[in-house]
Amino acid sequence: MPAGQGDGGGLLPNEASTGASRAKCTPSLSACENWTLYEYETVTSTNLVAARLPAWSAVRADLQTAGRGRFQRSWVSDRGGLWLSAVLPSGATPGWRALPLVVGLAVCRALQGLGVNRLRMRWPNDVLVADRKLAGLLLDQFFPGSVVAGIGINVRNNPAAADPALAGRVVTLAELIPQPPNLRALTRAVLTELRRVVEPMQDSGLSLLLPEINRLWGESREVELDLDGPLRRGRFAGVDEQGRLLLGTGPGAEAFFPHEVRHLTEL
Ligand code: BT5
Repeated sequence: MPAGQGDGGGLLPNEASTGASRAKCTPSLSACENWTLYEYETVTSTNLVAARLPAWSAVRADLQTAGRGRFQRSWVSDRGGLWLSAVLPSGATPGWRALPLVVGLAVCRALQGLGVNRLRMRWPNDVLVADRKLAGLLLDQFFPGSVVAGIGINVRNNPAAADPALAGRVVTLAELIPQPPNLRALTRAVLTELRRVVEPMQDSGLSLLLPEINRLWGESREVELDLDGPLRRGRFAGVDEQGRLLLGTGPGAEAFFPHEVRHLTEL
């Protein structure tokens, strides 16, 4: 992930200032599980607001007016969902390229801790229940030394009301568990798990976490990769220690970093 780019986000550093300057109100600031948490009512994108903050800062907003997905796709960020960005240290650690996967693992652990069953990840970092998307992640590197991990979780919101194309393709926590936590408690759970996975990774890379990550993909599937133009089909075979997708193609396997794959379609 070169500076100024993300796992498909690809923002330039000077865009980072616009999110903060467009944040509509003064944030409330608090300590949350060894993180400094900035909470806003409305921002463009929490990732942009978080861009200039130091590691172990986090930004949450009730609404995003320009929520972003990977490759400039948009992310519906209506009231009632968790829109959170966490600033992580990066660069000097053995497994930092695998950060997107590790963030996905932390989100899955937090959701499993709330009693969400049948959770699975779709590479690189969608969190699904059955085939419906519960959460999405977007990692941006605006400056060397840190990565902004954007986390969107549908909680009590209704994304399909904002974008009818999402009907039948999304799910919220409120549909999955009887009493979803409030956004403050969910923020705390996610940030706690995030710190718990990122800190050991700084010393030992991905190896200790890899088996758990590879279990979260669920059953092996035929997939088609859009490599920003060219298409490649094969059997998804998990990820390696560098966080690369392994695609079984006949006798061998090919490996791809998250930023090389524009889209993965399960066949
Ligand atoms: C993602 O991109 O899944 C990354 C989403 C990251 C959102 C967080 S919220 C906090 C932080 N601030 C931001 O601005 N972003 C991050 P991608 O894999 O490209 O998926 C985008 C696609 O998901 C869209 O094209 C829609 O099809 C679908 N989608 C949009 N909004 C959704 C929602 N609320 N729930 C489920 N799917 C959605």
